Amino acid sequence: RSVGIIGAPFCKGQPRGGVERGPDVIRAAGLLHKLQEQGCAVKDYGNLAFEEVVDDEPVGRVKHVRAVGSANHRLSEAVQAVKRDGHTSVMLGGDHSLAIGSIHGHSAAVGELSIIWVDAHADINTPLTSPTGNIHGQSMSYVLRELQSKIPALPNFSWIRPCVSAKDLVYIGLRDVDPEEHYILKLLGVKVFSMSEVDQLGVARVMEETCDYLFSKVKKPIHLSYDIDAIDPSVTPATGTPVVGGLTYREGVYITEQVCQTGLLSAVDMVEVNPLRGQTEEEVQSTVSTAVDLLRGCFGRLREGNHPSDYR
Ligand code: DIR
Ligand code: MN
Ligand code: MN
Ligand code: MN
Repeated sequence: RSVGIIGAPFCKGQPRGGVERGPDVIRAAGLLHKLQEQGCAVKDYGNLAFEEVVDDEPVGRVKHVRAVGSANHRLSEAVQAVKRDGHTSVMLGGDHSLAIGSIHGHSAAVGELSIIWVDAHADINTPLTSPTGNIHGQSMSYVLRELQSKIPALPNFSWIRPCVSAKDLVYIGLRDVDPEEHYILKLLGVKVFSMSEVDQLGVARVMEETCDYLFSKVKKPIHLSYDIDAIDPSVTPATGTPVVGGLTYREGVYITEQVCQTGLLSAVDMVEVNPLRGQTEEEVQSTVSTAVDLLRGCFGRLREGNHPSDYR
């Protein structure tokens, strides 16, 4: 397996500083070396440099529109380059607004995708339904074909082409969904495994049903968008919007092992790690090392152990 890492030190999709340090703290925890140790060829494309946007006044209620639009355009081009070089793309965020450019670039390079969105939140508000104006809570709305008539024109967003169909999207881990988001999910018939379904079915059935659902017809490349706040805050507290009652470390890792096993993983986002949100060094450490372990699971690490002949 070959992995191409893109750092996206960007925080303007939400109001809390510190999440732009995600790429560097995840690298500092030894991500590259650990992936190499498990048999991956790793190329680090470094951190993207995003342009300063002055006079980025809110558009309606939506905050930092121009900065988010411009950063995601740059990220989209970077993900396209990584895919053209033949790697599985790993985007280290940064906040979850970056999924817009990551998914767009991935789809521009490889075509139709399956999206597995692991998060406490659905991030499917439109610019008009958003209660906060934060774009990290709206990312999916910009890339879903079914919502295009609901998306107003926004500055620096004109490059975006909707590229995902609602039937190709599965959510896992939801437990903090706004009323308007819930309406959208029901209206579009999106497949959702909230924490209730994780409790009811267990994570193993959830992953079986996720794969059955996504791969019943054609097998499309998988885009795994992993918000670290999907995991319980007792394990990953250093994040901007922690929500109690999340996935255990084991459930979180199991999801990555099963996605890896499909052989279809083509791009991963690891977002919302914010070292400034940890109360102690231990809290930051636990959050960052969990992010690294989730990425290791994506690229073949098995908890039973590995030896070189099963490195894939
Ligand atoms: C809320 C919170 N639904 C919003 N969203 C997120 O701002 O739209 N928090 N993503 O992480
Ligand atoms: Mn999110
Ligand atoms: Mn979230
Ligand atoms: Mn372009």
